[in-house]
Amino acid sequence: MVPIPAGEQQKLVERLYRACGGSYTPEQRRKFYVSGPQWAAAYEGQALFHAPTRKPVGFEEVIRKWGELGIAYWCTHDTDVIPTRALGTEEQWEILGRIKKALADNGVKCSMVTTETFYHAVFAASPAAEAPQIRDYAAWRCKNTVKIGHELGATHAVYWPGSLGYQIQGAVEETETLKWYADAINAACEMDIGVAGKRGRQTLKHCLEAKPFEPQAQILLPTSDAMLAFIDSGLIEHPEMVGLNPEYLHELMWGSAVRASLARALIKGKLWHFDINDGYPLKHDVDIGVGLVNPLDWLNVLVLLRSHGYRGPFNLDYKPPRTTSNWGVFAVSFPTAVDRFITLWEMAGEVLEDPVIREAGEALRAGGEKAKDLDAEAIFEANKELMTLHELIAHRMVQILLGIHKGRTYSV
Ligand code: GCO
Ligand code: MN
Ligand code: MN
Repeated sequence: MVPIPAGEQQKLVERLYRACGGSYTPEQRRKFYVSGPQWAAAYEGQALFHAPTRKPVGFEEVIRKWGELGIAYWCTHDTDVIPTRALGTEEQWEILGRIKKALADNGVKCSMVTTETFYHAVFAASPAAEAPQIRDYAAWRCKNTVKIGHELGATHAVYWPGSLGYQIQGAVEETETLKWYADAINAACEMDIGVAGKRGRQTLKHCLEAKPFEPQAQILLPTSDAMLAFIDSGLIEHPEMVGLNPEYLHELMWGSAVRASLARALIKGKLWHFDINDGYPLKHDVDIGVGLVNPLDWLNVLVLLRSHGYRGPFNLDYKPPRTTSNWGVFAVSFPTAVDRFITLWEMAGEVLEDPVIREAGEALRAGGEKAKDLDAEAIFEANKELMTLHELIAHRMVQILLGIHKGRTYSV
């Protein structure tokens, strides 16, 4: 093995990346409603048990890179771009001016803004803490984010409550905490109605994001289903303004069939925004790049979304893991993630058009010939051979995923 000198390493990675093939052009990527979060690109690789591995990256650079790569939309937390002490001040508006210029200069749009209510120590007891002043502050933060969103031209606002839960039971009274959390969302919606009215814009789509574990040991709204119930609980004053931002991995983490979680949101008309990434069931939030762990499951998810005409953003909420190269984040991590998403989206289209899958699906829906009514044995006999098609369809999807349907020979 010949050691690779530090100065040669990017060239090697670049060459191997090219050799992978299958990448799209920035123009092709721009055809998709893909957004790239500031926080994902700027994530420095740190965690509870390890230090950052990369240098900080500001919004100018992230937005410029999105423009170059053809990631057409950018999104951010308030404090990813505005220091906490500057929120609501002149400095905030000066920073927003710089962001607008960076977006315009690079042909990128802001799709979504989100309030950080989990990182700062003020939220140690959650944005719905017992202390009234903390709750007032959380509501003010959410309202301020609405103003930021309108200023940047966003269409969506996301809320991940983060620390809404507890490490230890006893002190927190769940029903009043949920009511207090709803107060912050209600304040944001009220502010939105006012600001949107004044600016002649549509109100934002306010999207709740659930996560089953982390950072609290127990979470009050752990799943998208819990969020749906919360929207309909009577605590939310404008339920029509509030929907979901499910995250693929967050649903997988608790053991859901992600496709089924999304289907429940679709039925309610609440699938408005979707964080795309990957990871493992019953593990922590590793936020791996879309399709790197569960490509078949992803293909299934996209078949569902394509067939239901989902038109919302696909937000690349993933954190390039322990990559030690700031260069690699933009040269390999993000372009490969977008391109896997596009390929899987295209494959989902292929699945929907596939003659084998189509005929099999139609046969299943047609069922067998009519048997004697209310006779379980006869109905079973009339239908029993069709059941094999369930497995045949799954087999065909794997063939499409692996390209086997186009013919592939090994040693036989
Ligand atoms: C996570 C979350 C966050 C949220 C973001 C939006 O992985 O823990 O997805 O990244 O999406 O905070 O508010
Ligand atoms: Mn997310
Ligand atoms: Mn996550």
